[in-house]
Amino acid sequence: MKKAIVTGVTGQVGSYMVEFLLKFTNVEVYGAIRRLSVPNHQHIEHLKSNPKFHLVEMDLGDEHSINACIEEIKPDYFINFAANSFVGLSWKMPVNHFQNNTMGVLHQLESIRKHCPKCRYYNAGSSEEFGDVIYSPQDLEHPSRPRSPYGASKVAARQIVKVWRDSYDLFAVQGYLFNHESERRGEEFVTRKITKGIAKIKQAIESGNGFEPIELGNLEAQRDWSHAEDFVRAVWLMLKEDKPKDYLLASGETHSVKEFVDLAFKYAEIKEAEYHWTGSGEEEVLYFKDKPVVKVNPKFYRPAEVELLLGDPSEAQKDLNWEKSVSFDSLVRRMITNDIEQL
Ligand code: G4F
Repeated sequence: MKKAIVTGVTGQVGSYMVEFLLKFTNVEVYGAIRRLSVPNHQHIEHLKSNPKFHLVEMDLGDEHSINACIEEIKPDYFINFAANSFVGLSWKMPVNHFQNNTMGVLHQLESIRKHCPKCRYYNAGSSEEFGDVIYSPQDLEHPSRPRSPYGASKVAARQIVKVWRDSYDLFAVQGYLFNHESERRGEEFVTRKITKGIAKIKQAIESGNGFEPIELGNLEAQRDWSHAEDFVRAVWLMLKEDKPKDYLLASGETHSVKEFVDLAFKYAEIKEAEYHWTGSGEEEVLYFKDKPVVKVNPKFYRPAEVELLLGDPSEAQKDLNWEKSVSFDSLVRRMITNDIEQL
């Protein structure tokens, strides 16, 4: 049986990747996890009894642990979803982002080159690499203009993937992943922060209790949001291509943070709902009757913002025969419904 190492399996997209591989392929999956004092296995708990799934320990910041896993398992596929993925934090911990997101990739590729050069390697790239975009929709030709240490770390990783592919004839690719969300999204990202916050507000309103408004940063930022589960099939298809080639995965639609808020309130179906926005910029507030439910707090602004992302997925659609299955509308509905149910 072929073997795949998948990193980042305790996170959102890594856990969907493992589910996909166990369900649709005959590959033995080694989920690489980083030891934490409090284990965060909630997204993979249901997979642990599967005989084709094993957990191994690997830390992107520890070259020895990367090399030891690859040398022992000698995987046929290596899918790297582990990363420091929160853009907002990357200004506060820039070195850490380069160590994990860039040097971690270099160590993985070096180890693969030495121990299993036929292994097919995928690294998760990002639309943050496009940064302050110069045209829309962004495609594979769009230049790299990152705006954050996170974006720069992914651009640097992309160059490493290319150099190792060209120099050592490795099958190594880095897809461009636009924003991908789900019911498993971390609560520091704007979509989940909104849906979780609205679920709590709904509960408070309907039980007659008080509540604090949700505080957000840039409401005008526009993102190309998809459901994370939609991307994992495309990642697998990239690894099954005849030749290594990078692809861009996106929904092909862009929406503002404010639109996301409006839609999430709509699907929250709060009784006697009656909303109105007032003010603009830092003064912008969304009211439910006379109570603020969303307000702007500049502390969530970024030192340099990516204002607009919109991807052109046509090459992935054509070559990989891939299509998204979850619309923006359903994505928002699923996330808010899940958060209401969880409460
Ligand atoms: O949800 P976000 O933090 O995601 P961001 O920065 O777009 O990055 C995500 O997508 C990338 C792909 O494009 C990935 F590579 C990356 O790993 C991650 O998954 O922020 C989205 C937008 C930003 O413009 C941000 O400024 O929402 C804006 N925003 C407004 N208020 C906020 C908030 N973001 C966060 N996290 N929290 C806020 O309160």
